[in-house]
Amino acid sequence: MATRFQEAAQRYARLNVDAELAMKKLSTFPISIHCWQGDDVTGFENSGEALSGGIQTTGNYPGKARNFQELTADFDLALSLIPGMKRINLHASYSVQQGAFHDRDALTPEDFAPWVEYAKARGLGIDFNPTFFSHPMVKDGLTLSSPDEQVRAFWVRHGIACRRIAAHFARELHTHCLCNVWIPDGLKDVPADRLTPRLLLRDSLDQIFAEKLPGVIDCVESKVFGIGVEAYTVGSSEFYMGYAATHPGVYDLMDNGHYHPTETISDKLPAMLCFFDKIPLHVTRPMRWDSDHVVRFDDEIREIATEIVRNDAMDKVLCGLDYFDASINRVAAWVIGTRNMQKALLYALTQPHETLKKLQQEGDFTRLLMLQEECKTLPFGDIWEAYCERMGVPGDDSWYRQILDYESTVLKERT
Ligand code: RNT
Ligand code: ZN
Repeated sequence: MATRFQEAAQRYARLNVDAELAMKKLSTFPISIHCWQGDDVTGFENSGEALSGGIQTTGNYPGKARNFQELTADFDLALSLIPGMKRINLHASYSVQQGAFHDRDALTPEDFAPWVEYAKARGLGIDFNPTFFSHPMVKDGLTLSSPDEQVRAFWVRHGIACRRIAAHFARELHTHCLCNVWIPDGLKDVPADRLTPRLLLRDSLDQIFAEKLPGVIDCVESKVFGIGVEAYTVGSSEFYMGYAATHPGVYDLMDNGHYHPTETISDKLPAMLCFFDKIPLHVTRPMRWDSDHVVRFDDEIREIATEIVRNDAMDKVLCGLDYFDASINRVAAWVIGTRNMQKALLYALTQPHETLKKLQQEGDFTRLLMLQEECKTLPFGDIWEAYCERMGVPGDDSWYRQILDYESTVLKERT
């Protein structure tokens, strides 16, 4: 008797879609999982600084990780429930320091030695983010665009130190390290000068990126506004797109929570593919603002995945996640969001793109509409379940039992 997977695969084959090939392609596409969902973007510095920079976590679900041991134990459980290839995405505020304290501008690779060990033992690559927020040297909400030369120099040093750490990760782990610069700089109310801060930022970036570092892929992440910086963001989309376009080797990272609420990034990806050989992503779920809800298997995620897949861009897009929900079990949040991104990619990989593209070219828009809609109810779930099982993780909701066990034995002990 044919299995559900075999029947589903036959159904897809009638549309010239090879389900086996789709699964194979997905299994080698890495998703970079962000460490900061595990502890509400707190980090390990114990500086007493609140989360700043216009981003916010809300909720107080028990069991948040308080240190490297707890965060990595939680991460291990999440990794064991997520199929396919994974990387980890760290922030500089997650240094694990042993000796005399190194401030952000003096961080060294040794401050991340336990992370390298952790990644090596699990065959994971590391991506990296300088942390330009939650720190007393953020003055008037400004870092790399600050008119205070001491402040700006401090953050330039931080950027330089982080790129060297990224190069160290790349060397040690034999894979690239995406190093992403996001700064919170902006103003709450209408500016008197929108140009000067951007010229300062351009100069700061030039200083940070001056050193050639093999293995490091540099990128800059734009934004439209944040909490408390509603009127003006120095690192806007046009600013960074222009910067990346004129600085080979520096890429423009697209976070799908960083645009106007009705604006989507799926349409921006093929526009950028005309000009850039790499596009880094932060996949998130904005709810009315950049709320960073856990990624769902929704229309826009599928559309983003579709643009990656049908434009043959799986080796050009560097896919990372960026959300932080403190109101639910944080390990489950990792698993749900990452599996949903993978689901979206598999969904995109099992659509008959060649046929659909041809219908567009021929101008047969009625048939195109018909087929696009019919494809939505193909037996996709059977392919997804089979994929998960082959990758050694549960294909159905049974993975959640492990979260419940962990919650009652480990997380509940944390206060
Ligand atoms: C903020 C940016 C940024 C952060 C992380 C923590 O709006 O999206 O990527 O979320 O660096
Ligand atoms: Zn982001």
